[in-house]
Amino acid sequence: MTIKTLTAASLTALVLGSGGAFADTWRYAFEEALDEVQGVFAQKFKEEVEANSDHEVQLFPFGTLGESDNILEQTQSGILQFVNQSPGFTGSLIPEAQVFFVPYLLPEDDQQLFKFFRESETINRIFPELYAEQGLELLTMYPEGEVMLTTKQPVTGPADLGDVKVRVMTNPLLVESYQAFGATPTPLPWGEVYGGLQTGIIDGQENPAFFIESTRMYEVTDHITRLGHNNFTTALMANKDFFDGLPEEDQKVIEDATQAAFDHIIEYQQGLTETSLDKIKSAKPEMTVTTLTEEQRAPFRETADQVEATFLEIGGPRAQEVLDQMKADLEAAAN
Ligand code: 6CS
Repeated sequence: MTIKTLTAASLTALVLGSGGAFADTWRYAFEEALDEVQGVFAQKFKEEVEANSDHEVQLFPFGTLGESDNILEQTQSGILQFVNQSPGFTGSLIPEAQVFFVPYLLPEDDQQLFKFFRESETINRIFPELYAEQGLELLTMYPEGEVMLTTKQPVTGPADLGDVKVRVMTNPLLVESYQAFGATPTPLPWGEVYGGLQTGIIDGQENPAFFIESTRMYEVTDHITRLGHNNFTTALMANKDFFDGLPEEDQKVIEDATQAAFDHIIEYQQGLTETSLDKIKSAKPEMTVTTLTEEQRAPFRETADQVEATFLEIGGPRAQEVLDQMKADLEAAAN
């Protein structure tokens, strides 16, 4: 075989082997470490893409490319192809995404919650349109676990939050929600939280148990309070021009990999909250974990209407539609 025919043969193989597209490296950034929930999701996505195409997925965990806002911007500009960013940070860009911070809106029951994420019209139809306006292809949204409050002083009701500076993600409705809870919300990017708790710039923060454990939030706070007010939602997106420019078979590889990663992460989270709380208790036995009673939760729950009303004011032009559809989706998931 001559060099000429070899080249032609290998080119043909390359073209046929990759279904008409060249093998590419796709860059994917997320807001957590490789062994945290977003990292486990990302690894499954990478494994599926690489098993079903000639493409490679290069993963960039938290800290390698900047804060959450930076990786989103890098994806919008096409430097990255994929980004996992939570609505906690997307709220100022896509005001409707703040709906995830109306307290006590998402169900506490895991089966209902998972059904909602799988079947929700809001997530599968409305949000993709809203993300598309920002140059983003919304691939999926998924839950990361019950959000818990960690503080330096015990909390059993709004009165205990008087002058407590609670760090929240940079989301205006989340700020509003903690104000309604009686606290002093302090929006900060993630990278400033541990140091902020050490130096006393903030007195508390909220996150799922796995994250409180893996990021050692228990070292700089003493009490965990389960208000039952929310579950942490996050989202995987692609740069829209990149996604739209792909051949159909590559788009399908991405959609299938997203579905496989979604199923995997739901499975992975079975029992994760309790295991994480156990690890925290072993690492720091004096850490308290308090699940508020329904009676103790009542004053927090009562803020929901007020926060919902604020969402309708600041949640963008489609706020009402999003809230109505979300409630219909949640009702469907409950049956
Ligand atoms: O609180 C935060 O900012 C972070 N929490 C989680 C669970 N994931 C990433 C995010 O940056």
